Amino acid sequence: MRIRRVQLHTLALPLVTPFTTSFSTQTERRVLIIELTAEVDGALVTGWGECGALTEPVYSSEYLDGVLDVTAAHLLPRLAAASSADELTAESVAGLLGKVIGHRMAKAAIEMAVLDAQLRAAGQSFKDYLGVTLDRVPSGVSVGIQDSIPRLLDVVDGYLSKGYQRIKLKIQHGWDIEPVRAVREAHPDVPLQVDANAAYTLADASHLAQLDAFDLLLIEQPLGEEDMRHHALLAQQMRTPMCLDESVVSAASAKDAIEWGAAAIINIKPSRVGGYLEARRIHDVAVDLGVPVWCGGMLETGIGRAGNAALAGMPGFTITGDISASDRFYTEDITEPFELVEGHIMIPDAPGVAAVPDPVRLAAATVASTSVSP
Ligand code: NPG
Repeated sequence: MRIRRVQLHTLALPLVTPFTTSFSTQTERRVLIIELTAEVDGALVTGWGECGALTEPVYSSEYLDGVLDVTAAHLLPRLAAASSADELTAESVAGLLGKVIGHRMAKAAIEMAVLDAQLRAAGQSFKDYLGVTLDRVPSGVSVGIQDSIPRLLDVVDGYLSKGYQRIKLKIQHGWDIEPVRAVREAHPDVPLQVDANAAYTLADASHLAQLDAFDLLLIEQPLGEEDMRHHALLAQQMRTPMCLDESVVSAASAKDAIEWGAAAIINIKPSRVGGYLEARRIHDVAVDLGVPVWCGGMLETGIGRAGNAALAGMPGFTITGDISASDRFYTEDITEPFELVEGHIMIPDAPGVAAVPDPVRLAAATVASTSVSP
């Protein structure tokens, strides 16, 4: 394909309720959406990409303004030669951007937009492209840190009554053993897991081992992003299976994490790992090594949620993911909302990766737009 135009839209979407993790409290999602217009076999087609980066570098080193800068100044220009030669494909994007170190969320958004355009031009759904045969995936929900345990129990009850099939509790120092105990006592059989977003150190091992009493599916990223060795040591001191999120940034690091005993389960977020194609490679590595994976979420709009739902239909995704309904975070999504049906989210089967945004809702949510020439 040849890229004709790229627009970088910054959206501001209010959250239905504040979302508190060990790294921040968010009341609004500011998100970069890429609109890429390309020419494929003489016809114009639009591809959409969504970037996971937050406004601050508190989940990972990437952040929205940095993504905007690196995208316009360093990433898109590297696609120019392949684009003018009409040789650009989604499968070539990672290689063309390979000299730029890191910036995986920025790269993922570009690759997603190119892949979306490519599949739309071919009339192929992402689900078909991945070879997924399921029509729907079970839906889990991530529950932020609350002000009190009674409030937490109410929030969890609310989600369970909507049909969510798995609960993930955010934990941090001072909000870990007792809240988890309370939820487990109230719901002895609910699939339950915890996520610390790197809030602890190995010195907390015996404290964290108290979580072993609650029959958790997994503990996610208790230690720092670069503490792979400490995760392996902590895993030896707990029975709860160790799951990595932040530390796994590629198929190579997924293989290391598994082989070193740092991860028994992997959370795959396409944005964190540089895109859906690397996400698929992580899935394949994990399946080869007998490790289950699940699809994480980054408060995606319908654009990213559509792609995640298809990815989560791959066979290695045996643990319920953070793919909840649009109304978990947004009163009004920019696409047709994803709804919970019997605790599941439908996998889209229309051509492309993304769900297409409604132009009126997209415009209403947009706080800045820039046009970049490739
Ligand atoms: O369902 O989209 C969702 C949110 C799931 O908890 C969730 N995401 O640490 O996994 C996480 C957290 C997150 C959100 C991380 C936004 C980074 C950005």
